[in-house]
Amino acid sequence: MHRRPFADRRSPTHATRRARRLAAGRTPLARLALLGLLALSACANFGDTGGDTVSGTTSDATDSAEGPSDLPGVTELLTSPRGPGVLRIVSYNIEKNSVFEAGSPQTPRFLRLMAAFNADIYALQEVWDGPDEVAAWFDQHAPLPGGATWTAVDGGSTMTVSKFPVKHHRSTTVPDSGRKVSLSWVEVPESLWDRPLYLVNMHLTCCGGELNRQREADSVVGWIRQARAGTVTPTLPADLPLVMLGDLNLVGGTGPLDTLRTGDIDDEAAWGPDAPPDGDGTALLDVRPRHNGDGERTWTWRWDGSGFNPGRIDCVLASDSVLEVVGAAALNTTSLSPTQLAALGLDVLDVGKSRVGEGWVLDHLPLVVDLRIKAAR
Ligand SMILES: [Ca+2]
Ligand SMILES: [Ca+2]
Repeated sequence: MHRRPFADRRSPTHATRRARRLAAGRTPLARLALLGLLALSACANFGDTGGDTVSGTTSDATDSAEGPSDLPGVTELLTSPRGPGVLRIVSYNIEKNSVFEAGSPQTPRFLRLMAAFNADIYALQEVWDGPDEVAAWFDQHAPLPGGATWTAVDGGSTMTVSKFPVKHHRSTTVPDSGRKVSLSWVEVPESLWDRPLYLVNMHLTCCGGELNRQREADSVVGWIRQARAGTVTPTLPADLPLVMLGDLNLVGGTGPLDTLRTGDIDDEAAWGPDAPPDGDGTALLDVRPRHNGDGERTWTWRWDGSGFNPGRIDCVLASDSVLEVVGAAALNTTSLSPTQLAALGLDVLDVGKSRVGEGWVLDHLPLVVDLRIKAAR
């Protein structure tokens, strides 16, 4: 979700080292802001207290019966040793480039989230900084062992940051929908998977732009259809894992999500025939991460007073012909117990967003998903 028009975004900012010290709470002003957040936490109530969504403008209808339901809670998921062959992806709309901005109270929160997730790939949205800057930021704050470096690739406000090299990347579909998207071929090491991953990181148009969102979803399905068929580069073999994720901004209906999952293109005159995106000619699995892995709720965005109800507007879709979901969660620190928070090294408001002078909101929750290649049958 982003409530300002695209053209109204601020220019990319360039956080300095001093700004990062500020953000880490090492100045009186920063400490004061953190104290204010702690006071807020006493009255904040963004846990599992209400229904998933209420009627109106939300994406309630996206809550189909799909998605694995017997996954571990997020504390177990993130504190247990990861099994062999498990690749971890996080999708997170960080809200207005907050993490990377000078003096942002979001920076220490994001660093704690990163430490808890220890993901292989971070698919971020609402990032204004460039890929070189973001990769350098990750190298500074979360250095990889053995002198390895993070790879960052962008598309509009999406930024995919990977421990593994990206062999092919582009930020437009063919034809171009007018909205950038990160289309990345990730070289997963053989020690983890026996094949690469194709990752589609999306931030569909916000708010009243339902027609735009549908066009953008149509264009992604059209791109995957061509890539599966080998008429564009790269060709995606049928057994190549595909994951589509991101902030779909589903406040006007579930059409774009349905299109991405099933391959049912709405405007076939413009984007070509329907084509299920999974390599076996079927739909993708809608993972539907639950709150903290084993909770009842699935909403991913909440901003009380915004005019939109809470809803499941961030999604993860996976090619379940070749991929198995072994863990998935929408992390909601506000409904974790103090014991769980301590085990994860997180604070209760770490998924909240606070920008200096703009008050406190929840905004998007981060989604984490653990995937492995299905055993051959
Ligand atoms: Ca169709
Ligand atoms: Ca499938």
